[in-house]
Amino acid sequence: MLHSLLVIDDSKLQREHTADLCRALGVVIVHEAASGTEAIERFDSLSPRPELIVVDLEMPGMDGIETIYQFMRQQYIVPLIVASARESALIQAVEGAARNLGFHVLGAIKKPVNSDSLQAAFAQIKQRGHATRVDGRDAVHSEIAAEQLNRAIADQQIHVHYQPKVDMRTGIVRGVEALARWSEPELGPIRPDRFIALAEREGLIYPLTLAVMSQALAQAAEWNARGLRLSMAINLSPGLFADAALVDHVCQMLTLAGLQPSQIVLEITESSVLASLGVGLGALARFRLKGFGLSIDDYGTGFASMQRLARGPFTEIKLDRTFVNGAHRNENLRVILQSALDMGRRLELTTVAEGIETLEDWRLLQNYGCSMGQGYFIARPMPGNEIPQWLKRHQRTLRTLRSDGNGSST
Ligand code: G
Ligand code: G
Ligand code: MN
Repeated sequence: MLHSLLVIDDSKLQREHTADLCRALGVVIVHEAASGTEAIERFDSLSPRPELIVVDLEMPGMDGIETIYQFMRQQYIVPLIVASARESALIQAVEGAARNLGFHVLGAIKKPVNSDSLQAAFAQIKQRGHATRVDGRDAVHSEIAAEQLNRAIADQQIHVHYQPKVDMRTGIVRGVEALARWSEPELGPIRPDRFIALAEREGLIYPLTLAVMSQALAQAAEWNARGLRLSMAINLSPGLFADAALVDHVCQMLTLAGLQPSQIVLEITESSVLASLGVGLGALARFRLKGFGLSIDDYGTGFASMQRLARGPFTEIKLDRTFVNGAHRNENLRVILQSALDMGRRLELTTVAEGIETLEDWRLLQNYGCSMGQGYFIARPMPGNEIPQWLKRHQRTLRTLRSDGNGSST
């Protein structure tokens, strides 16, 4: 039986109702949180650790969707039940998004929650035996100190992997995205979701980004010299824009590497675009003036309206993988994708679908006219020295990838 769970709901009445039902079903400890923020803040200290989370969707401040994202960012991967009074199509879309983020979603329950629907969801846990699996990496979560990351940057333990971005009509590679990797000698590989957030919190994001950038620029220059011209995408955190010297600094590094700004795409997450429409907008505009490409990363997760984004100096939007992955079998995702692509086209932005994992999703996005694709279906992120070999293999799959290709040989 379930030992411990957490109910997140802003309504005291609803929360206590759900908690009572859970206890009646035999759950020993029911933790309660009145908001996503509270849940995230207290999660580490909850004892015993919740084996399951019941999360409400509509909450003031951080809503249920954002709460789920935050749980992922913190690597709190716990089975979920999504509860909401909203229409079932919306609940299902959230359920799909949470699944894509790696959560085991036991059920999506329409409120008011009743005993039968809870019981049915609990039964899923027993069936799949997922009950107590809290993400294993979580154990080391608190052990990584800022000082460790600081030293890792100085000791050049941060290296970069590259993931291809390809033209969806032809399958031809246009560029790569640089993704930071940290392999800690004792702890092993640490995921960027964790150390990027740590760097952002601890004032280390500037040196970390420079470390990534100098490697990525050197790599691009090396490929250029061999006649392989690939655009290089680099992720920028919002916190970087606080430093007025950022633009000049990046330009200096570019000059040193002998590269043109037009070969570089800076990816900025949608939520940080919103936050930076104030202070960061000047920096973004300067980057654009100098000829850098500017991409809105994770589009669709930050609740930005296209109109607001259109005011920014962007050249590209990247549709978040939670909308892309599995779209061929989810009508709701397809509607979202089509409207985002449609608006992207009207704003004359390059549209990139990230997280394409299957041929079905590749074909779907291709038929929707998405300009570029990225994802495990094409290639996983890999060390720079593996890219030339991979390119050779990739050449041979172009026929299948092409929009008029049907996989058969002619
Ligand atoms: O493979 P992936 O796990 O690499 O990356 C996880 C997240 O970390 C992605 O959202 C990616 O944007 C982010 N990320 C990876 N490298 C960097 C980086 O150098 N800077 C910033 N700000 N984010 C990065
Ligand atoms: O910066 P951004 O969030 O766009 O970073 C891309 C992230 O997505 C990286 O963590 C990368 O490893 C990951 N990624 C790339 N392709 C796929 C994919 O096909 N499926 C999944 N689940 N993740 C992917
Ligand atoms: Mn990115």
